[in-house]
Amino acid sequence: MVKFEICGIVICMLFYAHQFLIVEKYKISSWRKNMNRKKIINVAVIAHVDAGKSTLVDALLSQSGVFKENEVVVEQVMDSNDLERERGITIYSKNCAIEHNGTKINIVDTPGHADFSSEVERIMKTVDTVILLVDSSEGPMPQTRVVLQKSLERGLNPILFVNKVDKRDERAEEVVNMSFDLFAELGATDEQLDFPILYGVAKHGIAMATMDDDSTNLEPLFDLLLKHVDPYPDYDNEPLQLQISTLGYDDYLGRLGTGRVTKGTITSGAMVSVSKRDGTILKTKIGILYVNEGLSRVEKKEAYSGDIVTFSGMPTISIGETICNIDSVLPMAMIEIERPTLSMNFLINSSPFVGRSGSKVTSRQIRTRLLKELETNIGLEVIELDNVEGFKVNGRGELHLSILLENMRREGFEISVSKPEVIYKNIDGKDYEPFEKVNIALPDAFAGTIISQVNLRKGIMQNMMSENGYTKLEYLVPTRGLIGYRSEFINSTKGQGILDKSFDSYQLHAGEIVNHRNGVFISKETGKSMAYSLFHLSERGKMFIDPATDIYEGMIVGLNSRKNDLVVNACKNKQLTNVRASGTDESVKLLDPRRFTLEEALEFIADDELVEITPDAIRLRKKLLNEKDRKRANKQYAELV
Ligand SMILES: Nc1nc2c(ncn2[C@@H]2O[C@H](COP(=O)(O)OP(=O)(O)OP(=O)(O)O)[C@@H](O)[C@H]2O)c(=O)[nH]1
Ligand SMILES: [Mg+2]
Repeated sequence: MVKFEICGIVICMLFYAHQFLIVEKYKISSWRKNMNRKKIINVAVIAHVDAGKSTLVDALLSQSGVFKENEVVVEQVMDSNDLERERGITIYSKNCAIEHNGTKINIVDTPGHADFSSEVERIMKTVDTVILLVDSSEGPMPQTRVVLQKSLERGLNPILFVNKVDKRDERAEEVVNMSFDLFAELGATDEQLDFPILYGVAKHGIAMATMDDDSTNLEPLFDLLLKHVDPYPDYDNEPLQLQISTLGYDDYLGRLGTGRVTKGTITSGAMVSVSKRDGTILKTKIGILYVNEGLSRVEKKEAYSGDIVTFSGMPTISIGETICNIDSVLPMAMIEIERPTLSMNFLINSSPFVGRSGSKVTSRQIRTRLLKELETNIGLEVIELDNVEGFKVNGRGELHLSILLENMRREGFEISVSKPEVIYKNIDGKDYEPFEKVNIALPDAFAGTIISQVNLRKGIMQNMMSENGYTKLEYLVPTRGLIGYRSEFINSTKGQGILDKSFDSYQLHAGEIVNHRNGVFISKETGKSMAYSLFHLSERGKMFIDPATDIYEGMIVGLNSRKNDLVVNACKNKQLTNVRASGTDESVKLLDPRRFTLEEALEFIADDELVEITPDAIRLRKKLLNEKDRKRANKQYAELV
């Protein structure tokens, strides 16, 4: 009997000990988790092009001790891509993370160019606040308006950072008032209108609460961030919800998805359900999981609600899709992908110089490359053309498409590209076309000329102001009318005007816009250009080539000062005679030719012309290289019309 009692007591003790261990184990694991689970806030830096976003992110990184002592850090370290460094602009948004007083701050550096607005909009879905940078002398610009509007619509409470207050012409207080007016105009709530303001010099890593603050670092910005934004709530125990906001690609891992863990926790290698764009549910597995620490991506076993993560393992993952627990599928509202507005034909290079510098020239190679681009480039569309070897590529703007071309060119591709065309929409039997909001600032003396030029391009004036000898104009202009206008604008304002544009809306077709470009000089011969003939031709126009340049029949070598195209011989040399006429030989002094960047070339060409893009050259050419073929085609066209 006693034996039984002792046994019972021992069993009870063992049971309680077991229970105690389970509870303690749970306590330890949640304590461990809490140790791992830092307070997190997510911030995006948004602004117009060149306001200093990447410079500010640089400074935030360096002042949070991310860089090692003595580490040589390049300027705008976030602009890590070759093209970005070369152009000094951000093309791809990038994430980094810093830590301040025990809080992890995920920062997203966004691109400022209008072609990437939809990417910035998607990023807004993953952040808790935005730092809106405005230049202390320029004030709010068209793209400031676009990105601010999107952040207000998302219900975020922005922080205004008036940057570049070291500029001589700063007018920070006025810029704050202008920004306030913009907030109000865009329908900000009372809380949003009560935005905190900082003044700063991102270049020197300084943020100030007032203009006469003697701060020498970004401490006021760090403090404000922690005060202004509540850390992301702990939703770790809820079912997983993670919406994909950005796609990436890694040569080894394949497609990568990035997004914020809205709820729950995500574990590498775990089985999950993906709510796809087409409404289906895909059961699949998370591959490798990364979070940002400083500038690097660090592999993690698990990540918690609030953090921004990147993961591999899903080759078909796409923007807007939600990753959920395997058995509780809770899709988030799908993200609309903005439709492309501009289209170009990417054709195989059919010039006589094909293959001279590039190694990838076939349509199969171009197709494979474009398909790879579709993996990550949102808003890009590729359609195979019927009658010619090539593809119609639709994108969100000239920069969006020209960056793709520039990247392909560096990879060894040769391509011919047609003039960019806007993409029309047909609604209820009526044609609609894209319009851009255009802001122009220029000395008063040029205002008359520019107003008449923009009017001819069917621009609709929205606002006009003149102050201190400068005129500011605001227009709505059909995108079609602006293609090719920039160089004319620069010439007409003698380089003293600023023209800024960003996509506004689709509006009813504005009617015919007459092309104002002059005719071109077309080479009659294939050979080497001669200084002697270029000199004589330059009396009748502006040349595009240097002497001793390889040219071919049908290539465009200059701009005629008249409206008509002219077939010219640029390879002709001076007749040599045996008799030397001392003193009568004219010394040939040539003006510098006009050199085109890729975008300038694309803007310049007419419907019957192409830009030939190779790794070492950008050439302009007629689609039909032979003069007789062109004449025949023109005749057929005239008969048709
Ligand atoms: N004077 C002055 N220049 C600055 C300041 N901050 C940045 N800049 C300069 O402004 C230029 C643009 O800076 P970025 O940081 O590349 O601008 P961004 O906003 O990232 O530009 P995008 O990514 O192309 O939209 C660079 O030449 C910077 O050196 C500042 O506080 N004062
Ligand atoms: Mg940048």
